[in-house]
Amino acid sequence: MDSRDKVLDKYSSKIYKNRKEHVIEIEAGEPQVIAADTRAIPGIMTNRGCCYAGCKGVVIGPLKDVVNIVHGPIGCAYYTWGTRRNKAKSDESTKDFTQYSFSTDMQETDIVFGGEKKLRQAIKEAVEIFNPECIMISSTCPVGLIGDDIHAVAAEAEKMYGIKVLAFSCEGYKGVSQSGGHHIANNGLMKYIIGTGDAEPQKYSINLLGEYNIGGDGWEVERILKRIGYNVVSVMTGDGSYADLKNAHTADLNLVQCHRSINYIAEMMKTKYGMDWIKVNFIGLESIKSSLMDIATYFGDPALLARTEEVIAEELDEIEEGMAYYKSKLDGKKAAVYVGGSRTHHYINLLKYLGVDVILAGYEFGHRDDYEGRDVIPSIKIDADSKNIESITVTKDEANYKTFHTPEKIEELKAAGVPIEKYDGLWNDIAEGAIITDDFNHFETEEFLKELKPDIFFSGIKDKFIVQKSGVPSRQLHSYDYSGPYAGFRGALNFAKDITMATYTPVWNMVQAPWK
Ligand code: ICS
Repeated sequence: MDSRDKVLDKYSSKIYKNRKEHVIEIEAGEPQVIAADTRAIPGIMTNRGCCYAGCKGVVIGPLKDVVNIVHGPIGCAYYTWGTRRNKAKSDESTKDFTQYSFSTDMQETDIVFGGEKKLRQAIKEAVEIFNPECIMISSTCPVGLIGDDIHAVAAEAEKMYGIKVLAFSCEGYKGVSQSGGHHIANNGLMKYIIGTGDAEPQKYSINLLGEYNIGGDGWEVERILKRIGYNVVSVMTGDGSYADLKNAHTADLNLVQCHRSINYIAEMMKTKYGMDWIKVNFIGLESIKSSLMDIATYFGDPALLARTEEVIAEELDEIEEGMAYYKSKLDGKKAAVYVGGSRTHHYINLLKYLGVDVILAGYEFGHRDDYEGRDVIPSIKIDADSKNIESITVTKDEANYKTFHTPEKIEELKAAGVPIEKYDGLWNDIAEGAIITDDFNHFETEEFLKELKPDIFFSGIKDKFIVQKSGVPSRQLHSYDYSGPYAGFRGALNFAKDITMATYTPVWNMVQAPWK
């Protein structure tokens, strides 16, 4: 029996029937289908988060000049306070509220008698103390259950204080994972913020979508883009701001780092403003190089292409020696990579470059397109859970609609390999023989660990310590533990150094795995 069958064999027949569609071994030949974005099985310890985590924690939380009020019991606000390490700093024109945790701190009496009064009071206090230009309210589970009308409260506050106030009905139980929350957040930003600014368009302007500045990743990417000569209008949403987001429609091109969390905005901006989007990956040297070349090819200016090549050469020169050293230390090692809905894919090429094979991988909440590529989107079944998340339709904004290239030129660029509206998913880079588990859980983590014995395990806080107690080093690929950036050229060097240190620490030889 192979490892996949051995692990699945331990389930009862009912659970087996469900999980066998989510756990597959990569084989050569026909593209493989995986079940994804479906409900986790009750009673199984899934690694997933909730809808509120995806909306507040992931997408709107990083907007630094926004006061994000969590309407709910204090635990929800506390848990999304600082743990994701989405860094931000204020500059002369933009305030930074990300160090604060704002919550209505609902009590049992509020659940019984309603919490709208408390929410109004929280908004009043926030305006008086912090004077923000924008407030966003996020619902947690009990708010949806008791029916507080946060949208009415938001509309009333907007009038009363003359600032932007947005409400998000992102109750934790909505959808099947945090992915639903991404979608809800995307809808709100698109409907009420993007396109409301009046900045003048500038040359070679881009938005960076799906980059959340974890451990300073976004700063590193921005540094490189600015060196080449791009004007970064907005970053969605790491170290991003309401102020910048308003003018996102003035850019020429959207760069999509995390496809899962923000492809909705990229698509809607294409329809509404005519803006093309391309898939990029700023993790791993080969990926960065091809992404930078794709962007320059899109703009098509020979000077920009030459400058891109020059910057790539200089940046590589700076890290080459270090990378070669770490590669010599890591060559031949095996890794497991379990992250949310993007990073599992994003790190494969960087690991490959360092000689590390990914033998076990998965997403918590990726959809089939994040595994199999966007071509499968038309064949994805819409079920009751996905219908529960609103999908909005946008129309052409006649005043702000502009296209950078003619349709013929776009076809030409696509044929030349520029990934315009294209994402091939994890399948494009994962090696044959790797085991993939969608919506991975505690039981499978432990079982596959025993079966496949990777040298390093990339995951998150929920399983880090189980893994380490079994004698396998673990690095968090969500928060980067206390390190980073890992994006960009310099980030690659940080990553290589961290995993070399992790794997060579002598302590792993002294740990006795509980099952031994
Ligand atoms: Fe995208 Mo943790 Fe991103 Fe991805 Fe998303 Fe989350 Fe984090 Fe993870 C995220 S937005 S918080 S790249 S920054 S919800 S690491 S899908 S699970 S892999």
